Amino acid sequence: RALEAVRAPAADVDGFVREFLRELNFGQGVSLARATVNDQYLALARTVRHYLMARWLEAIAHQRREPVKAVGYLSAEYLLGRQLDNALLAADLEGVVTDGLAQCGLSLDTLREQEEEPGLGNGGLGRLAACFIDSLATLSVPCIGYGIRYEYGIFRQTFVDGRQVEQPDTWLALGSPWEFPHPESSQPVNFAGHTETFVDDDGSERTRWVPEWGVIGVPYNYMVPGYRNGRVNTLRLWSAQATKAFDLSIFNGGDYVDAVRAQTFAENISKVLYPEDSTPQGKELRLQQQYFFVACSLADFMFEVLDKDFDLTRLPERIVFQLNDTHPVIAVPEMMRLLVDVKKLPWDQAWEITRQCFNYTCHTLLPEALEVWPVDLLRRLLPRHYEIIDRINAEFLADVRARFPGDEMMVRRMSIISDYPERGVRMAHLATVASGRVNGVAELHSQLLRDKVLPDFSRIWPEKFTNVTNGVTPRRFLRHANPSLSGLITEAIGDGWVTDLDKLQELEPLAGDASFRARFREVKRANKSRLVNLLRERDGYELPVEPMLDVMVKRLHEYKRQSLKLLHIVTLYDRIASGRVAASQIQPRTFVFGAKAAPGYWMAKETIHLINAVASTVNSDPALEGVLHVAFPANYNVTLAETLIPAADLSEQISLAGKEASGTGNMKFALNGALTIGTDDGANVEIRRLVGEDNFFLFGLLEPEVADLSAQGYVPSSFYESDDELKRALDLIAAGAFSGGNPDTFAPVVSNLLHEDRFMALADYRAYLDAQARVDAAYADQDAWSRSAILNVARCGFFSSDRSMRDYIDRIWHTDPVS
Ligand code: 26W
Repeated sequence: RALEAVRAPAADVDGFVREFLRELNFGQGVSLARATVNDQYLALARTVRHYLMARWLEAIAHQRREPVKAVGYLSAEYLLGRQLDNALLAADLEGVVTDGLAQCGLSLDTLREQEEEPGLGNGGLGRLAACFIDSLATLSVPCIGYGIRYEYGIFRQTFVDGRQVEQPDTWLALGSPWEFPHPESSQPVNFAGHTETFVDDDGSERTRWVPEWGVIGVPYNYMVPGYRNGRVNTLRLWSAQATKAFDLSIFNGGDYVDAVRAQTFAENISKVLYPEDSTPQGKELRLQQQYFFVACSLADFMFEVLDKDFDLTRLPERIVFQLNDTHPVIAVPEMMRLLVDVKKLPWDQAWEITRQCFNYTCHTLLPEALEVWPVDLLRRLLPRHYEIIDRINAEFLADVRARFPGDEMMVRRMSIISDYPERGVRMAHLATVASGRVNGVAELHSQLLRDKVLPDFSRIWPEKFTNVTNGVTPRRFLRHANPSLSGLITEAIGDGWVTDLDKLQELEPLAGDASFRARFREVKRANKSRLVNLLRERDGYELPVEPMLDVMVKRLHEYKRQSLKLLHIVTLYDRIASGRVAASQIQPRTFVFGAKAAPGYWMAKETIHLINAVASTVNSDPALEGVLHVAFPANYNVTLAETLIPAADLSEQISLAGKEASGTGNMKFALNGALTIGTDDGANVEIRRLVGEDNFFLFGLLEPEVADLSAQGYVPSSFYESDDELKRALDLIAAGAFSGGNPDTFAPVVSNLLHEDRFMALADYRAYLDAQARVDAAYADQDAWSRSAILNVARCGFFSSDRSMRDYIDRIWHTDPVS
């Protein structure tokens, strides 16, 4: 026991300094005098880790010792954001570290800037996974997050002449102090080859997979600290390595160079995050990634975390796997393979266990975002899994036929394997058939999931479908990102809100208190000034602090309608430029965009170019100085969000109704006291209901109206013809007003809006401009605006990811916290 005891360094300034210098000298191998900022940062990160280590080791030991049920969160993406401040916050070390570093002549502000954020996700889905594991640790619920350690995360976005140019994200280049590699716990993963039947010792006929090649998955562990509760969970990310056997066969053939090449080939699997976040490209490497991490994760939990001889019929008592969208769904046939082929359980019993172990969350409504793997590809890469899927499907369809005799159309619609346009495996169908529960991520989304995406399934299994509205972690997105507002809140109601966000309700009476409102405005102003400074240093923008700050940050996608936002800005510009409105009559605004486009999404990239073009025209017009400004800082990421969101007055959530599954940025803004201008979409619906319709600017078509308009045949040009300002705005872009007079530059964007406009931006234009006029009028009364903003904060406690996690626990997982 004594030998085992890990003791944390003393949590006082002396204890910290001693440990920090030890890390600098013995860990980094430098003296304080010679240390670079990177040395200092790495030593600091390792020092902070030491304070969390004892709890972590205890949590891991407990997992193996006690028969408690854990959550296995399976996600191809974790958009973690920087780790240092999160760890300092969880361990309550910020004061000690600030003082200790000062004694060494160093500043925490400088060192935290040295950290490259792990951007191992694209957007909402990956960030949600990061919020969820934070909340589970804070709720003391055992959870292992499983995913992929991409060597390159989401690309670094740069602009060249206003166009997006992608650079590799080399987040590991300067060292990665937050990870712990465990090569001794590696897992082999096989691919391709064929299957064969054979007669087993007991005389039964069985199938075995004879794979053609394989790789090794090396786990890297990351701490997931709960907020000041002594709990530290684990995030386990897998990195692909070549197998020795693989190289040896080639080495034996004498071709050294080929052997080394083979190594690179294997290691490609975890090389790079796919940057598409809605249209799957059916790429073989993507399927390899999915199977790779899922195979490693299941084997890790079933044979390493649990004993090798654990009675697997009791597996559902120890684990519940959550499928974060369809990306990890190949886990279903993999578990069947492990149970049937490896552990020799009868098929029916294995299926019973599997069905109890999985649940599926869908994160989209766009049909093109639903993954369908071509049968040829899946069969070549994972022949045994294809056979298993085929049998699952056959048994499922037999059930359907028994319940709905003669309805072959229904059978076709529901089949896991589709025939058209090519033979493909519909991963959402497989997930639904195999899961105990299927959930959407906001009320409206869950309803549309039932009625439109999986209608047949919700008819035969209504009890399978449920909703869990998304949430965001208040630790990172309020307590850490907005220290000024956090301080004000804590002064008013104490600090219990950090782990019990419903407590924010206690702020409600203060919305009526003029002095509190004034302090709230001071906080907002200080946050704006912090942002203005950051954008000056980071991107060279010169922005005024006074104007309303109007922010639209999210992936660039047509359904999210950045182009609608642009039409608003162009209209304001045109009103002044044409002399219809005097600049002095306009409510001054600074517009901020942040958005990455998938590198292959051409229209999205053209839209980025247009945003930059409008920004440079507006920003260089002296008549607009102090009135309209547009900033588009490159490479929007979690770190930038942490400064941007607390500064915002207005949050733009303007997707076409029925397209945004939930949104989580919308929650972060409201929680930080921005008012929302938004459509009746995703979680906007719930935000509006909770904050009150007077404190939310609603506009636009409702989802059923969108469906009607589509059915009638939507003609965007009719809106162009009948709205003079809309016509002028589009004509201005088409005439080259933002492209040095060149009408060709943005012709495709204009033509797309005029003739396609899949997401009905033109139909919602007038309603949007009217709503913006209401925003201007409301903002003119600063006192009333701050009242609304405070009410937004006070009423957004529901959107804590702690609440989301409690909902998953109550409705889906049925796990208990540990003491
Ligand atoms: C390339 C295939 C693909 C398809 C879908 C990649 C990634 C996706 C994701 C499901 C897209 C995504 O991030 N969805 C977002 O999930 C958030 C968390 O639930 C929601 O808040 C967003 O509304 C939803 O767009």
